[in-house]
Order: sequence, then structure tokens, then C-alpha cells
Amino acid sequence: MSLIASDHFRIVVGLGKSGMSLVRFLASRGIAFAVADTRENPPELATLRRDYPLVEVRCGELDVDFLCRADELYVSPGLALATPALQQAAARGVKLSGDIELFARNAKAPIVAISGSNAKSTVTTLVGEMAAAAGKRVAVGGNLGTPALDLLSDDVELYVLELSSFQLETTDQLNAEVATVLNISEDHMDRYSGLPAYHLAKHRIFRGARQVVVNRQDALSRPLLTEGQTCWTFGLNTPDFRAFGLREENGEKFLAFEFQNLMPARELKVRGAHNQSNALAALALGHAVGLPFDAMLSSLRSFTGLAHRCQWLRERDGVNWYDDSKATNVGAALAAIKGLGADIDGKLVLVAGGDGKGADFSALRAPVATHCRAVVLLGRDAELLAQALGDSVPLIRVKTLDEAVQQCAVLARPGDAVLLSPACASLDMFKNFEERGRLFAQAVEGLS
Ligand code: UMA
Ligand code: ADP
Repeated sequence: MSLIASDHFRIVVGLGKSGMSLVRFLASRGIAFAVADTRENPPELATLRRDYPLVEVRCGELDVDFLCRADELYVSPGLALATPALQQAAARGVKLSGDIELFARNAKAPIVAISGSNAKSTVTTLVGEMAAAAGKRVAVGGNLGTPALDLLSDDVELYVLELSSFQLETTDQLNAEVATVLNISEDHMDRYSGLPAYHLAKHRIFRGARQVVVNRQDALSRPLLTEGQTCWTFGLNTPDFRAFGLREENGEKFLAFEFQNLMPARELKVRGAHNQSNALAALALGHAVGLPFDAMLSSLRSFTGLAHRCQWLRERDGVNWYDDSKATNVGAALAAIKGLGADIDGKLVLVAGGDGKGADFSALRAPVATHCRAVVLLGRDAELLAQALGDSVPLIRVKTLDEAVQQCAVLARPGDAVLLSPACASLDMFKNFEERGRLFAQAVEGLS
């Protein structure tokens, strides 16, 4: 039975975090809906049954006739739109949509929309902190933290959303005040036919945007501009008009806007060139929505980075240990290997492997050869990584993270750093990247 009778009927497909936010939203607006999930026991089933006992739920294989009772399906970002039952429903005239589309239709305050293959969470968090420091009533979430629909409130003055390509696939018109694709490198190749399809999904973020922020050093981040859209850029080179970048004066590097130096880059607490790029991106987004520089710069000075992103854990016998468990793709691992590798006196002992999501690992070979003393491999795609790395460095295969940590402790020499930066998702061995990072940190802590 649907909750409330109406002319329109919706089905929420997927009962995880975003599905449950859809349920709350639809119920609060009195819109009739049901729920489907391919899993026999989806994560939010008990909550749904407790809070909305009248809502019809179908678990297990998707039933096309059931889906076709709806005029619109809100599909979880975790389900591929290519799923045959969804495609069959679409062919019979049912619209495939998602939580972000619904959010965009209902948000009254400006939206800062952030996507990209890497650095989304870091930049989203930074812009959120900058807005709060500027005294704005800001709501931050999306792919990160709170699902977007749970953020909706008449009180909010600014929304800052991290958006994944999966969420954007079901979003027709976001109408953001400012949107960015921070960078593009291969990810989720198990869900896309190739880089062009992934790129196309990400670029849906620009639909209806009034301003855009472009990475000058990544051509794939640049949208086809329509008339009237203001374009700001960021990059690690010297900025010009409407641009943020780095300017060097008397041997000192400054974060800069146009011809104005804003602050010395060394005042950032987060390390590596990739984090300077992230700071510049956040400044550009904040500036586009009118945040003052003093508030933005004070946020940058105090930001120590997010957990599991090149996070320093401890020093032991002259070796520093880092958790970069969030490096779930090749681009992220490359940034960490090059960034940290260039920053230390010794070499890196890298821990990598997991679920490679169909990625091509060959780009790792040269930087690993330059920066790594050895690579410790684990997880489902360890052998694919081994093939890509070849004989560029010694490779050690292990079965568990504990074993990996033991091996690293033997391999690393004073001045070296041990870096967990897997270039792979964690789901073959762990609940998520947080669990992988936590267990790594525990094992490192446990070393005598
Ligand atoms: N699933 C099924 N059948 C279903 C529905 C889901 O088997 O009918 C499985 C799929 O394997 C899917 C997984 O369950 O991948 C999770 O789906 P879900 O609907 O339970 O997911 P949510 O809890 O709603 O989480 C989703 C996002 N998950 C994905 O995109 C896979 C979360 O991003 C997001 O925080 C949340 O909505 C709130 O907006 C997570 C993520 O890993 C953090 N994102 C990817 C990434 O960052 O790389 C894109
Ligand atoms: P996302 O939300 O896009 O996954 P995060 O901010 O969580 O982004 O960072 C994910 C990973 O990407 C981390 O491992 C981090 O070290 C790496 N990373 C951070 N900034 C960049 C960047 N500008 N370019 C490439 N990789 C980056």
C-alpha cells in the first residue's frame, strides 16, 4: 500500500542512506511512494518498517511491472542505470531520477556543487568551513556525510554539495550557483564503458550553473560554456584575470588571486602540491559565492586535513607512517606517491591493492619506480597491480593488513615513509575505506 493516495506515484529504488532520505522527504510532502531494493535485507529496512510501517517495500530481484506503477523512479547512486529492470521500466515511459534532482527542484538557497575524481571531500569540507567562518548558515553534504535531501531547510543560506558521477547521472538540471569538476582521471570503470562516459556523467553538474570553476591544469575539467556563465579558474601556475594560482616572490610561494598575493603557501597545514591545488579550488568556489578572503584564509590556515587522506599516523625508528586509505583510484594514489615522495629524504614503502574497479594501473609504474623502495600488495587485484608494476621495484604479496604492516616495518629504513595508498576500493576485504584505514592505523600503533 502506498502511504497517501495522489495522482503521482514514485518508487524509491535502493534503501540505503540516500533511499532513506528520499523516504523521509516524500513522506513529509505527502507524496505517494513505495520502495524497492535488490537486496533481501537492505540496510535501512528496519528503520523504514519502524518509522513508516504503511509503506510497501519489495526486496529481492526488481519486478518491472511493479516499477512501472510509478511515473518516476528515484534510483540509488549505488545501482547502475544500465540495470536491465530499470532500462525496461524507462522503455515503458517511467522517468529515472534521483535524490539530487529532487533536491535541486526544492532548494531555495544557492548551491555550490563539487565533483571530480579526487579531492571532492577535501574541497567540499574546506568550502563549508570557509562559509561557516564567514558567518553563513551553511549545510554541507551529498556524497559526503549527510544525504542532500536531509539538508533541505528554509534556514539554510548556502548549500555545499559533494556529488559523485553516479548521483549526477540521475540529475537533469542542478542549477547550481557555482559548479566545478575538480579533476578527471579514471575511476569506476566497472560502471562506465570508458573515460568519455564517465566524463559525460560528471559534466552534468554544469547544467544550469550560473558560474563555473575550472582547473587550468586539467582540460577535462573544462565545460562547454554557455553565454552568461562566469568562469573562474584555479591551478598551480601563476594566475591572471578571474584566476587563482601560485605566485613566487623572493623565493616564497603565495596563494594568489589575479595580481594579489593572499597568503604564503607554507602556512597551509596540509602537505603536498595537490593540497595547494585544493586550497585554490576552495578559494575560487568561495569567492564565486561572495565569501570574504579574511574568513576563507583563516579557514585554510587551520585546516589539518580529513582522516584517511595522507593522514600522518606516527614516527617509529625514523620512519613516518601515513594512512591514505581514501586513495581508491589510481589518480589519488599518484598524487600521494608523487606529493609525499618528493617531500621526504628517503623512499616510500607503499601498501596497495584491493578492488581495482577495472582500472588501468600502468600509470603507477614510473612514479613507483622513482619514489618507492618496495610495494606490499594485497587484495583481489594484487596480481593486476603486480603485472603493471613489473620489475620496477621489489613486490611483496601479503594476505592481511597486519601482515602488510609487519613487512613494511622490516623493509623501511630511517628517513623513509610507509604509505597505505591502495589505488583500489576496499570492498573486497573491508566494509569501507574508513575501516581499512582504521585497521591499518591499529596495526601501526600495535608495532612495538
Ligand atoms: N545495492 C544493491 N541493490 C540496491 C541498492 C544498492 O545491491 O537495490 C548495493 C550496491 O552495491 C550499492 C550499495 O548497495 O553500491 C550501496 O547502495 P545504497 O543505496 O545502500 O547506498 P547509500 O547508502 O544510499 O549511499 C549512497 C552513496 N553510495 C554510492 O554511491 C555507492 C554514498 O556514497 C553516499 O554517501 C550516500 O548515498 C548519501 O548520498 C558513498 C560512495 O562510496 C560514500 N560513493 C562513491 C565514491 O565516493 O566513490 C561514488
Ligand atoms: P574524494 O572525495 O574525491 O574521494 P578526497 O578529498 O576524499 O576526495 O581525497 C581522496 C584521495 O585523493 C585522497 O587519497 C587524497 O590523498 C587524494 N587527493 C587529494 N587531493 C587531490 C588532488 N588535487 N588530486 C589528486 N588526488 C588528490
